[in-house]
Amino acid sequence: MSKLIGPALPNIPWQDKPEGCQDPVWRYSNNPIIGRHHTPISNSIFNSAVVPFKDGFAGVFRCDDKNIYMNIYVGFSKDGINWDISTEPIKFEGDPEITRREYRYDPRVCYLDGKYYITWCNGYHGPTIGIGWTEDFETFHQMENIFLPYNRNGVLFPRKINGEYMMLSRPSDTGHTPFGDIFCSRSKDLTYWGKHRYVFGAAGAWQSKKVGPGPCPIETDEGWLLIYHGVINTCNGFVYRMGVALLDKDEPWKVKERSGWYIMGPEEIYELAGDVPGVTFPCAALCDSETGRIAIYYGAADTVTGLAFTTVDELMNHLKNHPFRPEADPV
Ligand code: BMA
Repeated sequence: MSKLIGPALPNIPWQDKPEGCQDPVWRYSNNPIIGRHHTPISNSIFNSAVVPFKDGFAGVFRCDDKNIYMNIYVGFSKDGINWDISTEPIKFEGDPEITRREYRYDPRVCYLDGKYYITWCNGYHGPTIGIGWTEDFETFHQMENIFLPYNRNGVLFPRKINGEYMMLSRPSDTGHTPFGDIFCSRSKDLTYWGKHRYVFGAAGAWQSKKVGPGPCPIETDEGWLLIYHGVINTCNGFVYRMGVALLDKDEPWKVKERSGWYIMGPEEIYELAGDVPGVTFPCAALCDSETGRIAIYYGAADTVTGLAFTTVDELMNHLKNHPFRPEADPV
């Protein structure tokens, strides 16, 4: 039995693993939980982040409107399943040079030092990592961009490690990047970032084109569990699946284990058909330390939002039973 470190979350959305299911992750039976026309302005709502807030949940949602302008919107829910999402994009207070929006997408939300930090892919002469914070999901403050362009998938750790904030990211290009490895960067103040270390990169088959961090890393007694996306290039384009890795507790750029088998990939019709077919893209995970339950929020086919379930033991067993061992692969 592995232990999740963190608060209990008795109201975590949950369904038990279906009888006979062999997979480490299983889908909510009523997926997708958010459809493409969930709000009057939306073309698609996907790749979004949620956190516990007050007696329910708050979220920051990637919504592409009917112009296909990519932006982020706040939402609230009592149960983590039924969401009330704003039709007005989040407006950030801050220096207009920085808050000027080219595009914003793929948010993550991290509760850290008493504030909710939002990180996202921010258009600033190319994609880079934007960061802002809120205490109440009403007023939002934007800080300086974390990195130079080009970068995507900036994901904060939920606490300082040995006195430093840590962020995973995936340096990229200006387009649909045909490469991508995960790096870890450190900061004393969330403004100046450095000590950039390589974590792990594209390898194997389903994760051979690129890999990027998904939800904020999940603390366990054995290290940080990282759910990530892995991409293969096929004759019909990129296919995005999910994997899991275990990172060292104190030096999280050190990989203790990484999955050889994916934990979930596009199989259901809403994952296979949509604006970008064949994408499952996780951006958030709720955790209940009491039971070890984990609820994963993921974008499906760049169109709708899905919910899936696992537990800390399911993920740890998956790492034990199907570790990444390329040297053992048949040639
Ligand atoms: C990535 C990002 C994601 C998207 C994925 C698949 O580069 O743009 O938002 O889900 O491609 O299209």
